Amino acid sequence: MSQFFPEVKKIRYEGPDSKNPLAFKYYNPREKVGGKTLEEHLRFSVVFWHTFKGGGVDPFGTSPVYDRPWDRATDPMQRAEDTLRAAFEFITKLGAPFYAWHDRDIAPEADTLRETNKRLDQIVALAGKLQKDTGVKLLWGTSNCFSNARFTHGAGTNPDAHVFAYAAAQIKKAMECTLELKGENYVFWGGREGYSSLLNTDLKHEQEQMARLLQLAVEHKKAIGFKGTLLIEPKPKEPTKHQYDYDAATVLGFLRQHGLFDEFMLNLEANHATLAGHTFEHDLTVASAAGRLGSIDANRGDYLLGWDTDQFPTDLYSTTYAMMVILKQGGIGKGGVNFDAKVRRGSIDTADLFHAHIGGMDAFARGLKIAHRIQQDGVLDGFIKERYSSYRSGIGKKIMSGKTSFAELERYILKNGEPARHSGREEMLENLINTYI
Ligand code: XUL
Ligand code: CO
Repeated sequence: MSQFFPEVKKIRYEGPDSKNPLAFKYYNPREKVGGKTLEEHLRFSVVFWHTFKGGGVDPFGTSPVYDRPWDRATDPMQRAEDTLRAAFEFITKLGAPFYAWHDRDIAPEADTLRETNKRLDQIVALAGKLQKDTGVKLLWGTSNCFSNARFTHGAGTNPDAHVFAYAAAQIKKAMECTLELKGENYVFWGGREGYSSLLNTDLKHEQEQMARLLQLAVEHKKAIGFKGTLLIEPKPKEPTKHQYDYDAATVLGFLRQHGLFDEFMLNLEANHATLAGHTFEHDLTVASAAGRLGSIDANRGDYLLGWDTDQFPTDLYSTTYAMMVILKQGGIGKGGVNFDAKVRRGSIDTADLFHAHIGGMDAFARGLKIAHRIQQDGVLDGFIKERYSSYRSGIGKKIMSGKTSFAELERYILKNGEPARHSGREEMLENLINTYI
């Protein structure tokens, strides 16, 4: 099967002392942490679009700079098959249990929807066979309703109902392909579901359109018997100036407003959170507090660049904080750690794809182990518990149980006077985290 990456053998765990760059130093899939193996905790997933379809393009260089051996055939369907085979070879050698795709990543679009769907069927059949042969599973499928020119003014939020219908037809098929491949989730990322100018936009109407699209997806999910989770992936901007799925809090409010709260979970991406002006752990915490954190897209941005750079995650603070939120809610469930990340434009070798994923997997394995130790020792949890202890008795208990009034609280202050002041101990806690890292 070694066709596209003949120079790379199966990536193995060799431990922290290994000097082999093509080996895991921290990700030992079978090692147990808190009763579960690392593989079960982290549920790593490789994305089809950046890893196998990415060309190293950026806003100032839109032609591909990589020369991939699976992308050379002249026939587009041959290229699609080669790419799929390369993907399964890569994922198997890496030892990631999952992958994820957009419909248009795996099969190229044809002139009509009917013809495009036929191509998808052909590729899905091959993907099913390769999944069976290798044991690699589909974490999620999704529909690319943002690249084609027809979606220039949005998909579900397009001012033209004809385009809405096209998006719906495309999503219908992508959901069916996801079901066929036993995908565990289905993702909605609102690529162009936003606006560029309010001068030509009926914002309220567009948001209602979006809710209709999601409602139709819920109905279709039930109609075809798809048991996976529907996930929404927030992003504040890019490609549109303002996207309606801005961040976790915005999406949660949107779902509540439109009666969709119980039907969707959130797939949160690190660099989308930072583009929204949040830390990754902020958005994770917001979703988790609402019981809606379903999966993560693992990557990072660059402090010095303003766009969605989708770099591989290597920052141990970020992976630790992320895993602290995930462990606290008892795991990522049917979701996973999906590397929605791409190698840099200058990283032109296929070996770079391995280095990038190995680094990301090791960074998350370390984050998991560190977060687990922090949780086991209970120091942080203990500190936070103590910080809110005044709400567990006396006037605090009355506040939280709805058994007081402004009048009573006024009497309380008139009688008890100024509150004592307490330090938040931020520096001490930061130092504490460093002792674990
Ligand atoms: C874009 C992005 C997408 C989604 C799936 O920023 O993250 O790749 O993950 O459409
Ligand atoms: Co993403």
